[in-house]
Amino acid sequence: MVSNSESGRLTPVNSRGQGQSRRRFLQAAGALAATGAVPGPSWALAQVDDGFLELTARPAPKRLYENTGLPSDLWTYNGTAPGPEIRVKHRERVRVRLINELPEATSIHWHGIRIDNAMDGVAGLTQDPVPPGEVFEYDFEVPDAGTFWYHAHTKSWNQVGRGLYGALIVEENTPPTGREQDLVLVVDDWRLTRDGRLDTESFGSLHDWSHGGRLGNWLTVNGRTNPDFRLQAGEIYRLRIINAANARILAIDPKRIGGDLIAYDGQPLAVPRPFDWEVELMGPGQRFDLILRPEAESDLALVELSGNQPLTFARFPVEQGGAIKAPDVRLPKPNPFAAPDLGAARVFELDMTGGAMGRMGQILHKGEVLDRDGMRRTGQVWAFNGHAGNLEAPLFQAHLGETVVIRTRNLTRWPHAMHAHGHHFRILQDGALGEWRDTFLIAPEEQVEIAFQAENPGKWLFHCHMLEHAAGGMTSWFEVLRA
Ligand SMILES: [Cu+2]
Repeated sequence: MVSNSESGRLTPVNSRGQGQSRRRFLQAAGALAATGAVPGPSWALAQVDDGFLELTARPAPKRLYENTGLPSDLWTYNGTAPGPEIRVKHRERVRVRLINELPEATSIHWHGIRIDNAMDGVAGLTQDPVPPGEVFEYDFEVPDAGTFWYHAHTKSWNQVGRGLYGALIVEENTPPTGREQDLVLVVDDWRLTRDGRLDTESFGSLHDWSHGGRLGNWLTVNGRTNPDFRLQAGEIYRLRIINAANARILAIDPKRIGGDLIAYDGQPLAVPRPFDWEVELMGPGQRFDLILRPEAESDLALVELSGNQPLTFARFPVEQGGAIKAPDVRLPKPNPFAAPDLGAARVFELDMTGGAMGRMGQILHKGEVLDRDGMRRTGQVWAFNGHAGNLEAPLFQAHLGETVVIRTRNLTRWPHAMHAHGHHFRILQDGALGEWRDTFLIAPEEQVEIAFQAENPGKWLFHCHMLEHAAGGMTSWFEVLRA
């Protein structure tokens, strides 16, 4: 078992003391730095004659810790983690044939896509899980341009934690940068054992479920440790950062990267804002799009601050470039959304309870009030409005076109990252509506209100995207009725 997982330090697997481990981490990073930014496998390579991309979910070995380390037993799409980058033009169709060669059932969720409900990939709510040896076809249009991702949505805490995810990029018709300057960074923290392999024994640990989720001790970008992305001075780059970790809130040091934030969770901001807050927090599942205009001599890096020491996890060496590009980039336009009508909104309350060190309150699960043994037996340790993992009944029903406000109160001792399916929403602050997003962070004792217009019929999950919390009770859904 690894140490310090609870405190969130990205402690290297070596246990010979922090200084030693730190040096070893840096050495490992140095050894990999020369590999450069090799683009990952792409949609075009895996597309078959009928226009479908075949994604085969299957186990595959991959080295995570140092290039001489022992290979880990990952679960992958087409043998890689992240899986192939799916990149389409705005309003194109995505056609994916999922072939399940895993030892258990699976399904794929298309995170952030305002999708047809039947294609949302939530096993047990919008489709049956796809058993081993079976096939399921996903076929949907992408209504919004932006940075999205896909991941397993059956036992996600296990399947995403083993590597079943990838980027889903929907290109604007007139993107702000060239294809070469459009860099996708899928970030994940893995929990490795002392011999550098994925720790598979600890999946399902009740300790993780009742605390901060499964936190890893090894950070990768596109499956690689501290990779280099070579930039040219004078060029304009777009970084698409995707937090694919099970539970880690990435704390990024903006001083080391800078630039302008142009989109949250795939949705362009009305006005870009400088990436310069003291620390930029990014919940699991979230995406940031950053525009960088590197200058020669700059030393850009992505640095993570949630551990006990700053940790560089991607570097951007800047080479002398050609002519300086004009400062005005053609920024993506906001996607069309139905505006929430706050005057006519219906307000729904959601109280989060449970977890370690908090007020447990009463937890009802499948009609049973759980005592401590019941919690241990079922793994249900969190609740929304007193119910754990309630798939039997919706949190609420709304009619198409109705404005919904969800007032979430975090009565636990832990932060959470709440995610809505099928819809994006705006955070309400002092009566004003914030930017569009699909996931929000909520601190202990905090209350957050979100508003959106119910615009997509069907059954939509509303859950914590810390995947152990979702599995441990923090899962609910709402229904949008047609009439
Ligand atoms: Cu949570």
